[in-house]
Order: sequence, then C-alpha cells, then structure tokens
Amino acid sequence: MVTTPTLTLIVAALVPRLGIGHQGGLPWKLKQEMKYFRQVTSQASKPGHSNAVIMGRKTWESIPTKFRPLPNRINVILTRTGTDALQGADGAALVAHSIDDALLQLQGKLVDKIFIIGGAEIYNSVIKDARTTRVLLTEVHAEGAVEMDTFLDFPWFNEENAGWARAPRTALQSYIGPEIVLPEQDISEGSFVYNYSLFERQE
Ligand code: FOL
Repeated sequence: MVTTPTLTLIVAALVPRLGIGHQGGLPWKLKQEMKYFRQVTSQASKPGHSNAVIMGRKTWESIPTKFRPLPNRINVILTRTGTDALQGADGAALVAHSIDDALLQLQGKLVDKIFIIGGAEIYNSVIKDARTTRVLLTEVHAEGAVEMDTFLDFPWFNEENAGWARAPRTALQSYIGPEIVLPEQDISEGSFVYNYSLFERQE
C-alpha cells in the first residue's frame, strides 16, 4: 500500500502568544528541553530507519556548526535560492525548494518520522498543510518579560474547536516511544517553567 506521509511540527513557544524566536535564535537556553528535542527527533521506531528533520535555511544557520547536520537524522534544508553554498560548506544535508520537493527526496529512503523544525516562516505555512497532523508543542511560561520578535501564527491554539485538540499524555508517550521518559511535573529551568504537549488535527 502507498500512503502519503504525515508531518509533525516540533516547537517550543512562550504561551499564550506563542513567541518562538529572538534575533535569529531561540529566546532562551533550556538544556533539558533541547535534550527532549534531540531525543524525540532522533528516536525512530522502525528498525533500520531514521527520522528526518526539515528546516528553513535560517534555522539551519542558527544551529551551532558543531551540531549540524543534526546527527542520526536525515537533515533537509529548504531554500528558495541556490544549493551550492549550503551543500559546499555543509554537505551531508539534503537541499530542497519546497515541502513537496523535500518529501520527494525522502521517498525511497528508510525514513520513519518526519519533523518540521522551523523557523517561523516554515511553521506558519506548514501548519496549514493537511499532511501536518501533529504538533509537539513545548508550552513555555516565563517569570518576567522575554524579548521576542518571532511568533507562531496558530489562531487555533487560543480557540476551542478550531480543528486541533490537545491529546492525552498517553498519546504523547505512545508517539515519542517508551525510551523517552516524560517528566511527572512541569520542568523549571532558570526563570522558565514548561511542559511537553501534543496537539492533533481533528480529521
Ligand atoms: N523544538 C523544541 N521543542 N525545542 C527547540 O529548542 C527547538 N528548536 C528548533 C526547532 N524545534 C524545536 C530550532 N533550533 C539545535 C539548535 C537550535 C535549534 C534546533 C536544534 C541543536 O543544536 N540541536 C542538537 C542538540 C544539542 C544539545 O543537546 O545541546 C541536536 O542534536 O538536536
């Protein structure tokens, strides 16, 4: 049987305004949260398969060079322009010009989960794509003000019955797999408190 792949968007955002970035990077440094991102995006459930991470060119450039391409995952970079600069310097990542192009390039590879890892421009367009059926959202709360200049445009997040629903923790655990241990309580790091959640598209 041939099935169209589903996409999972993974993001950490300050609620309720859904701020995600500041000056081309993340607005915070959350060590545990980054570990969760690494584990969730790396852990494939099918033997011999890898997960893929699809990101925009600016997100690629925001990742410390020592961490890219993100290890143990197939990295795909979306760009409207040339491939040379990216491929020349960084090899080992696929370059695509649209989500459809990215998915075409992943066809025939042993790919398990496909994650969309940002940034804002990519998130805000992919969220409208019917193939995006899950959002792994880390809901971040801050004690004081946080400088942010980049936001998710997900109006459904602050509305009820807008096509997306919060999934139970059991669904999150089953999606990420038994190897990843979810915390019992909210996590506190510096002046931030956060929790891991899953939202699912309603048919
Ligand atoms: N999703 C979530 N939940 N948290 C994030 O911080 C996040 N960040 C991005 C996309 N989705 C996210 C994009 N930004 C790295 C750096 C920036 C980045 C994504 C990844 C990075 O260096 N990742 C390494 C982790 C190294 C470490 O453990 O410190 C990796 O191997 O994944």
